[in-house]
Amino acid sequence: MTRPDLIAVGSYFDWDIERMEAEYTLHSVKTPDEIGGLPEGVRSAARALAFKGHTPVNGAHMDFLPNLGIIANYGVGFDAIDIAAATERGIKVTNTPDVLNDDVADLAVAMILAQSRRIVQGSEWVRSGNWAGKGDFALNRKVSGAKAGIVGLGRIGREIADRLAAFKMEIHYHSRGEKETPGWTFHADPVSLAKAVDYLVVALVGGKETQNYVSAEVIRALGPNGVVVNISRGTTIDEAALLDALEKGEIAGAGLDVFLNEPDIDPRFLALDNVVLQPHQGSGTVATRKAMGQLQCNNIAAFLAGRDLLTPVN
Ligand code: 8YV
Repeated sequence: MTRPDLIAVGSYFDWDIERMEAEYTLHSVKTPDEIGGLPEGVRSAARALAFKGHTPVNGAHMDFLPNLGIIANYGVGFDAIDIAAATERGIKVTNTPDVLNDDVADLAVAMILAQSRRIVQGSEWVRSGNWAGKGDFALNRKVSGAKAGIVGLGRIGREIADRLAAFKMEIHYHSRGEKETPGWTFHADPVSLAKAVDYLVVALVGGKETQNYVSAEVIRALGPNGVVVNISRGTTIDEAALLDALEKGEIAGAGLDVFLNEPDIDPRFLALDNVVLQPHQGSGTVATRKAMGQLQCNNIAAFLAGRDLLTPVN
């Protein structure tokens, strides 16, 4: 029996390639723009596409694949894929939720701790010989017992809030509606949330609806003791306003795993000492990336076998 064709867009790990090659005739390209360059026979035979990355996938890319039925995204966030264009063409889109919640939440907490306890600078103090040469490291900021505000109390936001509650923090949140969260305080608007807290953790979905959701006004409301943490998408924060506020000391600092124009981020970030910068690695552990690849493949297998999709988004 001939194996189904699968188009894989993006850079995959060897274990993903092996898994895909075991089941499918694999056609790999690095970016969506290369789809049109695949042989016509491959493009018309392919019913499934595995997508990994953040480069936009639009209707024109989909039109190169007349029999495409599924785009299986590697990642929980599917803002790179034009969902309306997929739906119009009868193409199902899936993502990889839940398997990465713990890792992303862990990194949010790590950035709060690293920013406030100056972990990176402390390490440098030891390595540079300053500890022995100059003496004790400067005192820094207590985390436990502070007030945390989560913007977007979805699956990842809740994991972050649960972890911060274990740090004896008072938990506040803003989301589309109030949730069943005894002991946590709901804020109907993000400015009110920012005013009430020390740490503002952004856990929104990406995409047009949340662009600049954390606006200049929200950032200002956080005030000079406030720290912004973002593990969602660079687009969810007004990045220019954030940089201005950080440079002027209008807020205390930030912990950022996501940016506009990754990986060529705004160089103004690099000059700031009050910011912890991470290379979009929230889900970047071996265990979680393997689970994401597996879920992506399970969705493809379900589609091709005519079964219900595990994690559909449209
Ligand atoms: C990426 C992510 O998918 O899940 C998401 O939404 O942003 C990440 O886990 C990962 O960087 C691979 O592109």
